[in-house]
Amino acid sequence: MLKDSFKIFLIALCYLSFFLVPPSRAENFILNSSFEDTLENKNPVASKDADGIKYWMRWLHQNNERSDIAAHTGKYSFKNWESGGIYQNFAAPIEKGKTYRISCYMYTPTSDRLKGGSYEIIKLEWLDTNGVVMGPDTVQSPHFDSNMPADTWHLISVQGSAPEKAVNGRAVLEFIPSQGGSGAIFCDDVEVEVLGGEGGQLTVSKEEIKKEEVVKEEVVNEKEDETIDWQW
Ligand SMILES: [Ca+2]
Repeated sequence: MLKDSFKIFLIALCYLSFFLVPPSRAENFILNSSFEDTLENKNPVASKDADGIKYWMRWLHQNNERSDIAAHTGKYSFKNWESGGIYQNFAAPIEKGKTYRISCYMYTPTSDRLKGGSYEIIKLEWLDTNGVVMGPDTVQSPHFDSNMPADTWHLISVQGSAPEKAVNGRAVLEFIPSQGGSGAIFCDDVEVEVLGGEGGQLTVSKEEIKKEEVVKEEVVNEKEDETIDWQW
């Protein structure tokens, strides 16, 4: 009897440990993802970028900047309030047909709230061997617009498959203005993850785990082709 109880205890322990093991973090292919680092030798004259945000390229500098007014993590974020944006190429490994996801936290404060039809998007672009953007393969995230509640960081993301001949991906944060629009958007913690295939991840909520416990036997066959990394 005691032996049986011990067995049950061990099984329960194994079962619990399965759910308690911390999930492994997927590798982020974006450098300086939190906008905390600047170039050691800023050269505003040559680069025309007084902010010198390390590993990133800005365009229309007069409409955006590295800012310490708001941050999701650390002290700084990327602030934009008019046309322009920032981008970083990522090298990968880029494999045709694999899915890549870019995510970023976005925020607008009550004190400088986004108004009108302006919005921010993340674009996933692909570059060929000549460094040229393969336009038709670009995918865009949903808009971060004035309907988003203020003073809260919202996670926005976009994902797409690498097309044939792509050698680099590019994560782009772009502010799209509208006439009469106003306010600022802050972006922080940009991440690029590889989904699917080896080392891929599927995010599964606790509710889904409960569901799976109930229909465990039915799910077994469907799960043969999936790689699931529990995460919450
Ligand atoms: Ca930051």
